[in-house]
Amino acid sequence: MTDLAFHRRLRALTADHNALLRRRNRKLTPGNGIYDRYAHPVLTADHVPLSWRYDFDPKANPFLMQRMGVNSVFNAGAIEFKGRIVVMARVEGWDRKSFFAVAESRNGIDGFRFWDYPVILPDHDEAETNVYDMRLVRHEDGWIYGLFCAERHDDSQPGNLSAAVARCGIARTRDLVRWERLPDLQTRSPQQRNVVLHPRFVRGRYAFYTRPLTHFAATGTGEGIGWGVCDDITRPVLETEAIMDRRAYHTIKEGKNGLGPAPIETPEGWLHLAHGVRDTAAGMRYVLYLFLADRDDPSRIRKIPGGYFLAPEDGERVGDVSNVVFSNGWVARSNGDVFLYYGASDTRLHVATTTVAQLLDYVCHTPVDGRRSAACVQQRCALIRRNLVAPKTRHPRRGS
Ligand code: BGC
Ligand code: BMA
Repeated sequence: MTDLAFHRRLRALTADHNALLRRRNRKLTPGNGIYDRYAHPVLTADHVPLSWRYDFDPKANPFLMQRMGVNSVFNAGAIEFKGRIVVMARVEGWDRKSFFAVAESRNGIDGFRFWDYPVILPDHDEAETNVYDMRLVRHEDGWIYGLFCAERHDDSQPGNLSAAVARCGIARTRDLVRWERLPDLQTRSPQQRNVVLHPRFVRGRYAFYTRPLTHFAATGTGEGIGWGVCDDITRPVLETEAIMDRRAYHTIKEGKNGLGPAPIETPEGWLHLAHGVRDTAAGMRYVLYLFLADRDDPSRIRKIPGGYFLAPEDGERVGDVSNVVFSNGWVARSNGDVFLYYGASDTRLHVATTTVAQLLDYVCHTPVDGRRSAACVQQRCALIRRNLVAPKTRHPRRGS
C-alpha cells in the first residue's frame, strides 16, 4: 500500500470509529415498567480504541492490518467515580484471553470512552491464564475492590485440556489505575466464580457472597449462592459458606446461579441482582433475577419474585455464547436512578435504566414462583379476574 493509501485508510477507519463513539443512544419505549432497554449496546469490540488494535506505523504495518483484534467487550463491573459512570469491561482479544479496561461516560447510556490503557493487574502467579467478570465494590473501609474470576488449567487432569480451576482473585485500588493484588479467596470449595464483596462490614467483618461448585462449569454441581465472613481481607479465608439462595427444580436457576454485582443498599434492605442458568437442548440459558435481603442480616433473603427479571431479547440472543445475559455491574445514583449493565451472549455490553423505587416495587409486589403449572395458572387467573371484574373503578378515567 502506498503511503497515501495508508493514510486514506487510516482516516476512513478513524472517521467510522468517531461516528460510533458519538452515536447517541435511544430509550426503547414503552418498556415493561420495570426498566428500559436501549437501542444500541453501550460497548462493543468496535468501541475499543484503534490504537489498541492497529499499528499506525506505515513501515511496520504497510497494509494497516488489524493485527491485534478484539473479539468482544462484555460483562462489566460498574461504579460511580468522580461524578462519572465508569465500567470495568471484560475485553477479550482474538486470542481468547480477557483483560479489564475502564470506560467512562457522563450519562451512563452513551458516550463511553476507554481510558488510554487497559488495567494492569499485578501478575502474581504464572499459572493464572485468564481473568474475567470483575465486580467493583466501594467498601466502607475506603478501598475500591475488584473481585474477579481467575482461571487456570487443572493440572491434576493433564490429558484434559478443558479441565480448569476457577478462583476468586482480589485486588484493590483508590484510582482504578494502580492496583494492589491480595491473595485469592480461599474457601472449602474447589471452584469459585461470581464472588462478590458486601460493601459494608457485618459485625466488624468482611462478608462475601460466593458460589461454590465442585466442577469447573458444569450445571448441577453446586448448591447456590453462599455467604461467608472473614476478619482480615488481606488473608481472605472463609471457613464456612452458608447457602442463602438455592437452585431449584424447574425454575430459571435449576442448573446454577450466581450473584451479579454488589447489592444496592435501600431502606427496605439489600437489593440484589443475580443470574440463573438452566440447561436446554441448545446449551445453557442465562437470565437475570432480583431479590431483596434483610438490612441487618444480609445473608437472609426477604423477598424473591418468581421467574426472571431480564432475559435475552432480539439481537441480544446471538453471540459467541448465545442465549446469555450476564450482569456484574450496576450503579445507583443518589437520586435513585439505576444503571444496570449487562453483557449479551458474551459479545457486547448493554445498559438498562430504572430506579430504586421501581426495583423495590418489583421485588416486593411480584408473586413468588408458584413452582407448579397448576399454581402458576391460578396466579395468572387471579390477575385476570381482578382486571376483568372491575375495570371501570380500577382504571383512572381520561382527564381525571
Ligand atoms: C469462560 C467464561 C465462562 C466459563 C464457564 C470460561 O473459560 O471464559 O466466560 O463463564 O468458562 O463456562
Ligand atoms: C460464565 C460467566 C460469564 C459468561 C457466562 C456465559 O460462567 O462467568 O463470564 O457470561 O459463563 O458464557
